[in-house]
Amino acid sequence: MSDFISKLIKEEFLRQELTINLIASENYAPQNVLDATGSVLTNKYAEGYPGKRYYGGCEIVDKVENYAITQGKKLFSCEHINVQPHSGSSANFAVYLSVLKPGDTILGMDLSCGGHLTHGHKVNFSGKIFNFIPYHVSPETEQLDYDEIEILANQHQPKMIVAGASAYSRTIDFKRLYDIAQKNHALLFIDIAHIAGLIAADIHPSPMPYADFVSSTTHKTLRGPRGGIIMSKLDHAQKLDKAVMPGSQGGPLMHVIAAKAVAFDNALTPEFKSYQEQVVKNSKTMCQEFKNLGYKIVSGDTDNHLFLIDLRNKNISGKEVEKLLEQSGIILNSNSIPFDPTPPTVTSGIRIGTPAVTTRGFKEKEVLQVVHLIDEAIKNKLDTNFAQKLKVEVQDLCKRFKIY
Ligand code: DSN
Repeated sequence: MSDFISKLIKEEFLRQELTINLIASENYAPQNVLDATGSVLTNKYAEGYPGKRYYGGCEIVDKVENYAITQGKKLFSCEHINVQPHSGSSANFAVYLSVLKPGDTILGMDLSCGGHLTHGHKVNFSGKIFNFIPYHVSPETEQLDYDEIEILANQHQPKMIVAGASAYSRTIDFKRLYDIAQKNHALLFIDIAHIAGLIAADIHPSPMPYADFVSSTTHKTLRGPRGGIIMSKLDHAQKLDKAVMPGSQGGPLMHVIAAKAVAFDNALTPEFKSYQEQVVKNSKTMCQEFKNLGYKIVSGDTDNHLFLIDLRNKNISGKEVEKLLEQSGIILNSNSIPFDPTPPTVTSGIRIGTPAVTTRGFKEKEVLQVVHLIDEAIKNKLDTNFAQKLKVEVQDLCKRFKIY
């Protein structure tokens, strides 16, 4: 390996070991996932699907992909799964491509309310190709406004309703969405990228009985390699597979597909269920302690692995808190809050997630300590030496809970 890159990988390894990661979409892949991702399977071209490839020499990668399919179906109790999408965005693109035409109407959650770029934002392919109608959270409860979704569905008669979020802390009512979709003859597409691990462990209800399509990434709560997957009803299987390859991708990343299979195996263990339970316990514990300290939580609570803090009563922006905490080694992201009066480069909020710290072994005691470190940093934002003092405490904590 080039000395330069090797040095940077070591530096990144140390950065990860010595900082507290509260980015809700990140995690630490276990060694068996890293091993599969770094394997010789990276060398193999295998365009097509098992048994129907456009290259010779695919007998072993066929077994790899078939195994990933079997384990993925077992994990999510789905009728069909495609394990080839390179990412969550590629997965979502393929879903739209499989059954929709440019210009078709889709209902999607507004990004500023917690949705995702690929759910219809105007700068994204989704918003450019399709006629997205955004739905929102209720300004009062800051929870999904299912009544609004129903009204919009009646009014616009969409071909599809897409739901799922990247910054939403409450349980999503898939049955209600299904009923709305059914009444309006719309397809239902649920993006579970954030909550896939919780669903796999039966901690969040599964959309599988209701949705036509379910997409996910594999590297967030699911703790696998970076990548995407799509589950669907059997009726849509053929169109979906065509939309992935040749519709939108070429050769699959066989090393990543192998790592997805390893991650599915990991997720089928009792330890994984306990891990997900602790993820949610840690999230609820942090959320309650922030409330005790006078912080305002968007929607008032959390049911899952993350929550958002509305910082307006603390007179500091999300971006300022992100930068302030980074100096001490606490890593999180600034995040818009619903109907945020500030631009996305500033934001009035932060997003806090517990999947990564839980993987390294933090339990209630440690996450409570983290809440107080954050609160102290915010209270002492004008003291330029404070960040360095805090950094010592952060590193002490990290050294007691090694990642690898
Ligand atoms: N970028 C991811 C997140 O942070 O939630 C969504 O894809």
